Amino acid sequence: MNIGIVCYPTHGGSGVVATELGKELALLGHTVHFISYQPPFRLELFQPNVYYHEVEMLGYPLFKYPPYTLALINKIAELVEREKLDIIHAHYAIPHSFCAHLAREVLGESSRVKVVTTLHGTDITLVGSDPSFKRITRFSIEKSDGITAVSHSLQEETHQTFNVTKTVEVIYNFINTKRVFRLPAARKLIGCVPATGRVLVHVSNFRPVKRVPDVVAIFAKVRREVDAKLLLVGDGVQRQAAQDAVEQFGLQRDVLFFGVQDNVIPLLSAADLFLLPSEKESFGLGALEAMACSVPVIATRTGGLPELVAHGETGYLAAVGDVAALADYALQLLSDESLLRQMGEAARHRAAERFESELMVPQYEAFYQRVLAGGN
Ligand code: GMT
Repeated sequence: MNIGIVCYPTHGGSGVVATELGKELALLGHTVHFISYQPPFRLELFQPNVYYHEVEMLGYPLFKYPPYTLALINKIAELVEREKLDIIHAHYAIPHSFCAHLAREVLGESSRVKVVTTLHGTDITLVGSDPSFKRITRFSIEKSDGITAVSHSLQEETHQTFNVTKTVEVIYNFINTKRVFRLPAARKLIGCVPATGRVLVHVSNFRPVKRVPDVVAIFAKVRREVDAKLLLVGDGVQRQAAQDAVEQFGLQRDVLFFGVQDNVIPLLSAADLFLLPSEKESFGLGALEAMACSVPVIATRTGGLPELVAHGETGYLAAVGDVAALADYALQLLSDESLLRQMGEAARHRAAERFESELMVPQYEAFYQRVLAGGN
């Protein structure tokens, strides 16, 4: 198949899933065209069957806000025609799915290209449900030839929020555990993480939905009982709030801010626990990456997280905002070496058994085939 993938190129989970999917599809012999405003950060452009097309923008003094979406529509239409795309796979409803539909409109009746949309989470829960985007999000869902969501929770929320009649197929986030695993001697590799003591890690884009100050508050409780460091990986609007919380708890020596990192595997490999106390989380790709590195996850019981984390087996879940319970679970694990190791192994096992790329990528392939056959 000739597949166009439209995605965000930056460090969000939707862009990572889109890129990893494209790379796996190319390995299976499909031709994959990535379309974005810069190369997706996980994309190596030397792989056979993979192409990248940059959306170029005309700068013009009249444009107060550069009309990226219009240039994207134009680029998608151009590529459908020139590269004879069979499928446009839009990751994230806004603006990618909407732009794919408009590109098809521009091409007219003769275009037989199919539009598949993957809903990733905030495109439904935060952005798409906002009155400023709700109509075009519903339009994008209704007009898609196929829709997937990354968890049953998101599937349900899509039906509830948009009252759509269309079938929303669940295809989970995935990980290639042959490539992602716990690196030996990771602490030595990183250098600034001490060889002894416990290490907790949080990776996100530091948006309010991630509740980064809760991460610090959980760590503060843990630190009162055990020698530990907290690695904060990522950046975003809650960076300052996290810094303030660190100062308020007097944890300056024990919390390390790493900023945005392209490769988080060495940091995850240095960790004993992964913290994800999100307000909402449609799946939690960062937690899956941690699990593949044999790191148990302490997270909130929200969105798709209960589908990922098996409570009491691969980590623990507690209510959103229940810092005390989340910290108690963390302490319970950190004070029992054999339970910690057992849960780490169970976490990796669950990642490989249920969320392996070899399981999910064929589901996307089969889904495309059904859409092309007009059967979805
Ligand atoms: O919240 C993020 O980390 C980024 C965001 C995105 O759209 O890039 O992630 C969403 O999509 C990921 C991939 O499908 C999911 O694993 C995340 O759970 C989801 N984030 C939220 O729902 C908050």
